[in-house]
Amino acid sequence: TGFDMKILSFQSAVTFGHVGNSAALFAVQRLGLDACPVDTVQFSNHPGYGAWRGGAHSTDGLRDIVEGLDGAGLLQECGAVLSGYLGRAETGEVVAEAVRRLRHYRPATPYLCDPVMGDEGGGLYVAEGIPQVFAQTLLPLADIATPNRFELGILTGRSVETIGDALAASRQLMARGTRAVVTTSLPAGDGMICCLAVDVRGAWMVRTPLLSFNTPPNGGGDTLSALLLGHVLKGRDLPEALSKAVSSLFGVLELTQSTGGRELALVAGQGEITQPSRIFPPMPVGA
Ligand code: PXL
Repeated sequence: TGFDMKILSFQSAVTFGHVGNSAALFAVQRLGLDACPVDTVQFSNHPGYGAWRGGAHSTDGLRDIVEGLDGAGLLQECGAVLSGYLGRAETGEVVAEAVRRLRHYRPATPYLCDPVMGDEGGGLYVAEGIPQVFAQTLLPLADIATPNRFELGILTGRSVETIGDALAASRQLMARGTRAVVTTSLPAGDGMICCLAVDVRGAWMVRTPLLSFNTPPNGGGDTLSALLLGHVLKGRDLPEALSKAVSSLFGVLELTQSTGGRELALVAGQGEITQPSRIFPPMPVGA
């Protein structure tokens, strides 16, 4: 695979279904990479079901796990960091400490930060302090950020409707240290939706048909960011990695739609992770 270290992955875990680490772990493993999950919360199921139990893990407990890995000499086997749903704002500090420790061992350690906070449909669904910890602490450390357009709007204080808005807002995040920004869920007209990737080299978009669901599955963003990091670690450049990740997620979503479940059809659709049925290519976006 070209990358033989593990991905340290700070995300939620659910007993039932596929969001957070309960989606990302399988997705990267199916690509042939391994991950070390640090679960930020343990919920019975994602809160979209209306009823759920469980809660956030304590920050001290999470810090202890990272220290445990380091003390056993295992933290150094992690060559990349992925973070998503934090559960509480102080957990952001634990993620930042882990990134700094790994960069002490290996300065170029890649970090993908998915600033999970909400979406256009459901609004903001995270605790107070979380937007600040993403904006001030985590995103400045990130090689890649993967906000949806709602999250990019919150982070930059502007409304993000068009590709042009997303380009400008991405550059605003990059001015604060983030190396590359991938924005998801941008409306692209004609029943299409697109993702926009921006780095110092340029900007590219990947467009797919917009699928409609009675109850849209959660975890699509978590799956996309995990696959994107996986492809980058396997040596693809940003536009190629995005094309592959989007194509795989589209295949899984299309199967989810045809089987009518409300959880991502990640296991039944695992073939889409390695061999997407349809490839959506990256297209350069002018200045
Ligand atoms: O998909 C993001 C996500 C991750 N983890 C948990 C969630 C959500 C979104 O609803 O509830 C626990």
